[in-house]
Amino acid sequence: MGNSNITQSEDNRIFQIIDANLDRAREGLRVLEDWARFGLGKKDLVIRIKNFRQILGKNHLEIYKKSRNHINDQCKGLSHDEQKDRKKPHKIISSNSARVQEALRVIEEFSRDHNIKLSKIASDIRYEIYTLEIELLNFNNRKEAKLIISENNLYSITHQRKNLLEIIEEILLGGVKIIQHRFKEGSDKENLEEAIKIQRLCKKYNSLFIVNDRIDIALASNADGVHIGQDDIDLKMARKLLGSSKIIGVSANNSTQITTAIQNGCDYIGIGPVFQTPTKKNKKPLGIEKIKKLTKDINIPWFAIGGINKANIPYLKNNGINKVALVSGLLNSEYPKEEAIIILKELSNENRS
Ligand code: TZP
Ligand code: MG
Repeated sequence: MGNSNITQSEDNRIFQIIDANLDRAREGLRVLEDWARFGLGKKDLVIRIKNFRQILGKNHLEIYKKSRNHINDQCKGLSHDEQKDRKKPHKIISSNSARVQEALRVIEEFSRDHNIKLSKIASDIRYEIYTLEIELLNFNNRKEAKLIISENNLYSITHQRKNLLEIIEEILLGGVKIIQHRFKEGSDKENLEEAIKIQRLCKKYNSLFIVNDRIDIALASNADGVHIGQDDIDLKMARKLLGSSKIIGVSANNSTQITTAIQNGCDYIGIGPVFQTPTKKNKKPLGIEKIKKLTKDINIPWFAIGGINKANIPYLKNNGINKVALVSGLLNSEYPKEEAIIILKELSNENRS
């Protein structure tokens, strides 16, 4: 306790504020810690948060605890409408991070005069919580995106064409949850504008938006991830540039490429062409037997690609291939929404014979 010049009754009011805010900060930290532990399985984050809780616990002095209820709290139980809206993990993380930051700020201010050590601790932890919040939210985005990739069997790839946004909206209305867009023409400025529009559309339908090749456009349009081929920026560099919040998919067509992609932490793989396809005329099809052999030990989601349409999906399914990526099969369909519904049904277990 420092060289305080405040009277005992003022002390009690201040100690009560510190007591309440130490509790508040530790409660908020516990929420973040449990999400890091059970929601994300991130041991390093759990250790960091636990450490903050313990430091605050050690500095929760008897004198603060004893001041509890010194003044009858007339504001107990007051809530705000915002609280009712706090259902999804990212909202819970944001609001609890804010709760911890606010509580620490109060402690920092009110302890400065009599307990400079605590004031400094509160200030240091508050700054760390700003970074921690971003880290927790980033892991959350990628985790949710990975879940969408693993739970959905139809992946739609689009490229520039007339009425693109209308077609993408039809595909989304049909229930497709993963869209990848490829830019082969146009200026960067035009392509970014288009990417932003597609990103918004995908967001409206709770679907993933993945950008082909272009890490800069993916970041600038706030896409959920990037898809890279063997001739693009390599996976390790892509991860460095994108950070941990985005998913990265890789096209890999032989066992070395597949093993390397998995070892380097890609989130899903595209393998093909399965069949001959006018979309990639120069690529020799791998064929179904080769694909079965290549994929038998893959332990992350993978999508077969190339020449796939509603007619050959039952054949793929009979061969154990359940996840597919289509370009022309959806994009060039006369009725993309209806086509998506039919294909999703074909891919679902409802159609298992
Ligand atoms: N990679 C391997 S085949 C292919 C890509 C991007 C094109 C697939 O297009 P389509 O129209 O679905 O056959
Ligand atoms: Mg590429």
